[in-house]
Amino acid sequence: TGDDTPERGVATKARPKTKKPSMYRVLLMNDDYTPMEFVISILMGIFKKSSEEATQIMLNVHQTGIGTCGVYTYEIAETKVTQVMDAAKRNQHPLQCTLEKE
Ligand code: TYC
Repeated sequence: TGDDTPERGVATKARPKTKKPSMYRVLLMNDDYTPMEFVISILMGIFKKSSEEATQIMLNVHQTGIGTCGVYTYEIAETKVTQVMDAAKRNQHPLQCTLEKE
């Protein structure tokens, strides 16, 4: 209030207006040509999966046609998609990767 008198009587609680960020799934698509080992190396190198986890995710994509490699905030998900697409292109594999809002 400008003077140094303590406020009395009215207790209010601050209500944070922060929102949780939207989360995005990074999806890997199956194809007939990308080597299984390359997909595993992508999952380990870019998505930080263990070799066991990477193998499971790769086999799931191989068998079902599509699978989730991870869920991230937008900027991180977008960066990982770009990293996968760049690595696939560099190695001349047709591997496709996209992002989907949760
Ligand atoms: N289907 C590929 C093969 O048999 C392996 C593969 C798995 C490719 C997952 C892409 O996202 C993928 N060599």
